[in-house]
Amino acid sequence: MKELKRILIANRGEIVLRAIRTIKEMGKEAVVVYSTADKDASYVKMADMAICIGSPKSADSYLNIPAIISAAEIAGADGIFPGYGFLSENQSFAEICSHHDIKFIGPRPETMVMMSDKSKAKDVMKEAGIPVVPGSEGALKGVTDAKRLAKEIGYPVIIKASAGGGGRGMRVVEKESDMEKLFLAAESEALNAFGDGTIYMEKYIKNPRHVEVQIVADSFGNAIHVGERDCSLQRRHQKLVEETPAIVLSDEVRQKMHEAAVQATKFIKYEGAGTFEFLVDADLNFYFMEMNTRLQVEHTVSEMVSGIDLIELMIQVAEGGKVPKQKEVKLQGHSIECRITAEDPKNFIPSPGRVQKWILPGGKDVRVDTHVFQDYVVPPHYDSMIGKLIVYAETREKAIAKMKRALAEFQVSGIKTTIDFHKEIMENRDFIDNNFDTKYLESRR
Ligand code: MV4
Repeated sequence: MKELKRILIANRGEIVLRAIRTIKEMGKEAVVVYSTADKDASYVKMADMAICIGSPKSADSYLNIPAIISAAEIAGADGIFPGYGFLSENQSFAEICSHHDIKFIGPRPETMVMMSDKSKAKDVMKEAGIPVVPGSEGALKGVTDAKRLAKEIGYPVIIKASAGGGGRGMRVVEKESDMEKLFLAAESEALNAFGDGTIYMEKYIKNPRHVEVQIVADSFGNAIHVGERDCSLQRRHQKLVEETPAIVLSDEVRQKMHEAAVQATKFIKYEGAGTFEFLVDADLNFYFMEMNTRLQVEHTVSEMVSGIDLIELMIQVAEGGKVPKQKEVKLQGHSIECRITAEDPKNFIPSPGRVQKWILPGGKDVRVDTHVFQDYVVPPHYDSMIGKLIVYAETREKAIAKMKRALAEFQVSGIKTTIDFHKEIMENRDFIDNNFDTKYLESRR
């Protein structure tokens, strides 16, 4: 296929800077697009070309497909890197890119469609021989169907929106007398949020761990995994801390999970980078939950233990290149990421505004991915993540020690951040002992 020379980054924030770095290192040109709220972002000056695509509201700018395609045409971009969020999993955007002869750096639109329907995705994975959480075959037909199936599976069950993900339109149902109310609530929430009220059911796994496997595949049918990540530490379905390896797994289960992810990748003839999300129960049984067809925020920890630049590999694969052999992927050491958000560390209420002091940690194996600088104004219109602090060390214990040291160096004033929250976590006995699950923070706050 063909080499990409000029890549437009259809996103905002830290991932733009992250992508520019790789694009420049590859000897290519980087084009950024920005809303008027982001006109002072550092990467606007750093990029080879920058085009304003609209007003602060995402619908007018970062989700505005005609504006982004026009920008790509004007800039003469031959590829688009979508990042995460916004249009990264929008199948029609990917299709429109190809109609304009612009390479969408991501999977084929058909794969995105297939995986965006969570209940369909489960059916496909079952077919691929991957363990899935026991539950409904496809969608539920209504309350009566839900009650019948729940009796069969056994309470508690969880009902989820097929179009969902990330927890919206999701309800745990403890007993039959709660089903009608909760089913209707999930249905209307899903209809509201996604314009699709389709609901499916699963057996409810108590105190699960969330472990996901990073995969990358090329257009020749080759697929590799780049290890797994434990993302169990979440609050209201927002990940806070991610790490690799997931020390909850035994080597045997870990290998099985990696193999399952690669097998599934090949089964659906996936192209590009993606993630298989698994739930892991107390007995270390793992079940496929969802596939993310984009690069994820926490890809950085996988880069730290593998030495692979995942955006570089995504671009190479999009150009028609091949993924390395699995045995060439060496996973070594331990990496932890803390997501830094402009939020009050006590209640997670957003805290946009001008950053006064901004002193970053440094030193060996400390990485900060951020677009923020002193005097930068965090706009109120978008996600509150302002950066990621990532460390690497030989062992988990050393990585925690390094993270504590790095967090202590990280000094911010003018806005509230979650740095203090992360300091607490790194001192927390249950975190240190790896004795927590996905419900942990919900039960604590
Ligand atoms: C579950 C579950 C227990 N059993 N499914 C939350 C996000 C969404 N993607 C799926 N989620 C869950 N699905 C079954 N069958 C528990 C959760 C869950 C969760 C999962 C991963 C990480 C954090 C979580 C927090 C609450 C609930």
